[in-house]
Amino acid sequence: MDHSAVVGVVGLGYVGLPFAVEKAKVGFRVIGIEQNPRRAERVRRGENYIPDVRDEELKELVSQGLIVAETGFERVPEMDVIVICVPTPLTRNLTPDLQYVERVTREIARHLRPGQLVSLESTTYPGTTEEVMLPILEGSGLKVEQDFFLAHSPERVDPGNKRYTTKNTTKVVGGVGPESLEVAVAFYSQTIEQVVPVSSTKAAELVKVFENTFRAVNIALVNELALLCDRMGLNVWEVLDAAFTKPFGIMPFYPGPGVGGHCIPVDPHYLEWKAKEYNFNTHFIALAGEINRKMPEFVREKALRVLNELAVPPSRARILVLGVAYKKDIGDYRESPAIEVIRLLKNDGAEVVYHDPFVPRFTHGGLAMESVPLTPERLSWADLVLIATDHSSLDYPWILQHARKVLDTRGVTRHFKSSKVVLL
Ligand code: SAJ
Repeated sequence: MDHSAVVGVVGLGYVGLPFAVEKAKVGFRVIGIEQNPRRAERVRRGENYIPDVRDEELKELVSQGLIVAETGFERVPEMDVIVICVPTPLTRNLTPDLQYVERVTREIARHLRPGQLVSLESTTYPGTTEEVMLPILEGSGLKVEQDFFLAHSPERVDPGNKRYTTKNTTKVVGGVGPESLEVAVAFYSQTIEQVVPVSSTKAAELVKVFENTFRAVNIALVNELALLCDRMGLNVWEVLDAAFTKPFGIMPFYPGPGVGGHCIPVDPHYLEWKAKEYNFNTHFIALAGEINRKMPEFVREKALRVLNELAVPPSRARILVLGVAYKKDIGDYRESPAIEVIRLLKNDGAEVVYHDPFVPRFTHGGLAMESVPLTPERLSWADLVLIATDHSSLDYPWILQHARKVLDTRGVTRHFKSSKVVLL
C-alpha cells in the first residue's frame, strides 16, 4: 500500500514496458527483465521503443532510478512482485507455444523466496497458471498461499489506443487461492482505477481468451458477409454502415484483408486446443480462424479480377500497396495480412511495391522490402493501388486524384463514390 514494494516485470514489450512505467510513476521501484540485450540497453539509457509509452516519462523514471533493466534473473529475490508479460505464440500447427512462459517460470522458481507474488499477464488457455506454472514454482520447495502467491491478470492493451491505457482499463484478477487473490488485487489497485476479482486463475484466463474470441468471431462474420456480397454483387460497406445505424444490440466490425497482430489470430486457438481435452469442439473459433485466414487470398483474387478488367496480365502488372501494418496508425506488421497479399501477388508475377509511413522497411514471410515515397508519379505508375491498411495520415482524396485504379480493402474511400475505386 505504501508503494515500497519492488516490482519485477518480465518482458518489456508492448505490455511490459507501459506496465513498468505506470508502476514507477506512483513510486514503485521497477526491475525489468528483458531477454533482448539491445532492448535492455535501450531501457537503461531511458530510450523508449514502445509507441504507447511517452519518451520523456521513461527517460525521467530511468534517471530517477525507478526503472532498471536486466537480462538475467539473479535479482529476482529483490522483487516483492513479479509480473510476467512474455509472448504466448502458436506453433505452426496452431497449438499453444508456452516455451517463454515455462522458461521464465523455471528461472523464477530458482530464485523464489517467501512473500513474493507472481502474476501471469500473458494471454493463455485456462489452466496454464495452475497446471503449468504452479508445479514449477512449488518445485522450489515453497508452498503457494503460505510461502508465495500466484495470480493471473490478463493484459488488456490495445496498441495505439489513445483513450484506453494501462491505467484506466479495467483489470480482471484471479488467484490460485484467497490469499493470492487478496495480495494481487491490492497490488493492481495501486495503479489501475478498476480491478475486478474473479474466483480463480482459470476464470481470469478464460475471460481474456473469450474477449479475443469475441473479436475474431465478429470479424469473421463481417468477412464472410463480404465474401457473400461479392457473389451477390452487393456493397458490403453500405450494408454494414446501414446495419450499424441500429442504436442497440449491435457493435461495428468491418471486413478487411485478414486479421493480423499477435492476439486475435492467435489467442482463440489456445482455447480451441484446451477444449479438445474436454472432448469439446469450439466450432466458432475454428470457423472464424478459417474465414479470417482466407481473406488475403480473396483480396488477391479480387485484385486479379480488377487487373483483368484493365486488360493487364498479372505478370506485367505494377501494384502499389498502401499500408503493411496489421492495423491502422501503428507500425507493427506481425502476422500482417497485407504482407501475405504482397507475397501472393508477387507469386503471380506482378511487380509489387509498398508505401507505409509507419513501416520504413520489413523482413517478413520470406520478403524484404522498403517503403517507397508516395508521389503522384508513383501513384500513376501503378496499374493498381491496393489499400491494405487505412492509416489516417494518408491523403485519400489526393491518392484518388493521381491513382488510375484503386482496390480498397478497408472501405476508407467508400464515401468518395469514385469510379476509380473497387471496394472489397
Ligand atoms: N480487424 C478487422 N475488422 C475489425 C476489427 C479488426 O479486420 O472490425 C483486424 C485489424 O485490422 C487487425 C486485427 O483484426 O488486423 C486485430 O485487430 P484489433 O482491433 O483486435 O487489434 P489488436 O489485436 O491490436 O488489439 C486487440 C485489442 N483490440 C481491441 O479491443 C480494439 C484487444 O482485443 C486486446 O486488448 C488486444 O488485442 C490483446 O492484446 O489481446
